[in-house]
Amino acid sequence: MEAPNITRVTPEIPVREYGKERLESFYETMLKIRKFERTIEENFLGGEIPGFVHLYIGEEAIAAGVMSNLTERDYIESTHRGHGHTIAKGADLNRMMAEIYGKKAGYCQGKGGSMHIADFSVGMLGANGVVGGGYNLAAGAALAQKLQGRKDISAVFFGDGASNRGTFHEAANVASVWKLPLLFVCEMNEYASTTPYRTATSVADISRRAYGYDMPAVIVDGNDVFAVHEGSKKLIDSIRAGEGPAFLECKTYRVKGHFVGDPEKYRTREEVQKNIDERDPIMLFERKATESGVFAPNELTAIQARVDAQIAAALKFARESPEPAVSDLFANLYV
Ligand SMILES: Cc1ncc(C[n+]2csc(CCOP(=O)(O)OP(=O)(O)O)c2C)c(N)n1
Ligand SMILES: [Mg+2]
Repeated sequence: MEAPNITRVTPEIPVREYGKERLESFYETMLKIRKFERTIEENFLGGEIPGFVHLYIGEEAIAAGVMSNLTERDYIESTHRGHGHTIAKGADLNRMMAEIYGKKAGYCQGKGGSMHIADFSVGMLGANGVVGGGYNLAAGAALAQKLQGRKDISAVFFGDGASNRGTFHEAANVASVWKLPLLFVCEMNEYASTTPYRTATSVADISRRAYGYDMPAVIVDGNDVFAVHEGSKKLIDSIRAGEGPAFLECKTYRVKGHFVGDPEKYRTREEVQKNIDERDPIMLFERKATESGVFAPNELTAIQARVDAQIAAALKFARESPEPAVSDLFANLYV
C-alpha cells in the first residue's frame, strides 16, 4: 500500500522547453563530477592519492537535479560520498582536487581529504565521514534560516544505510514540529557498504518514513536528471512557501564499489553491468538531449572538451601544490 504522503514524479516538461542554458548546465555539472572522479579513481589506484575515497559515479543526476533548484544562499549537508554534491553546489575544482591530494592549497590545507570538504561561500556546509551525521546540522542551519526570516532553504543528502540511523528520526521530528525549511534527499543506491538495502531496511520505499513526520514525499528515478529536477522543484517550492520540511527519494544504483579498492564480493558483476548499460545518467541525458533536437552531437563534444580542460587544470594545480609543512601539523586544531 502506498503511503498517502508519497507522489511519484516522472518528467512532464518537454526537453525543448527547458532551454539550452539549463540543459547545458545539467550536462556540464554531471560531466564535471564524472570526469573529476574518474581522474581521482585512476590516480588513487596509481598510488598518488592518500586516504580513502568514495565515488559518486552513476549518481550524478541527483546532485545536478537538486542543485539546479538551489542558489548559493541555500545550504547543503553532504555525506562521505560528497564530491558530486560539492561540485554541483559550485565549489572550486582546483581546491577540491588539491585537498583530495593532501596538498596545502586544498580546502583544509590538505589535512581533511575527500570526506571533509566544505565551502561556506557557496553554501556547502560540509561532507561528513559520520554516516547520518548531517541531518541535525542541516536542521540547525534551517532553523537559523527560519529565525533570520530568510527565504533560503537547507538540504541534507543521505543514503539508504544512513536512513536507518536514529539521527534521521530526531531531525525529521524537530523539522516537522518547527516547520523548518529543510529538504531530506535520500540517495537510495541499493547498498550500504556491503549490505543490500532490503536486508537492513524495513520498507521498500524509504520515503514512507516521512509519513510518520507529516512530511510530503516525492519518489523519482534518481538517474534521470529531468525527474530529479522536476521532483525536487515541487518540494523546494513548497518549502520556500513556508510549508515545512519535505522528503525526496531518488532511486539510483551504486555502480562503483563502496570505496575505491572494494573487492565487491557481495554482488555479481552482471548486476552492476546491467545498471551501467541501461541506467547511466549521462547516457540517458545525452539520448534525450540529442533526440529532442536541442543539441547536435558535436555540441555535446564541445562541452566535454571544456570540462576535460577544467579537470586537467585542477589535476595540474593539485600536483604542483606543495605538501603541508610538518610545522603546520597542529595548526587549526581545536583540542
Ligand atoms: C556512524 C557510522 N557508522 C558506520 C560508518 C561506516 N560506514 C561508512 S559508509 C557506510 C555505508 C553508508 O551507506 P549509505 O548510507 O547507503 O550511503 P552510500 O555509501 O550507499 O552512499 C558505513 C556503514 C560510519 N562512517 N559512520
Ligand atoms: Mg546506499
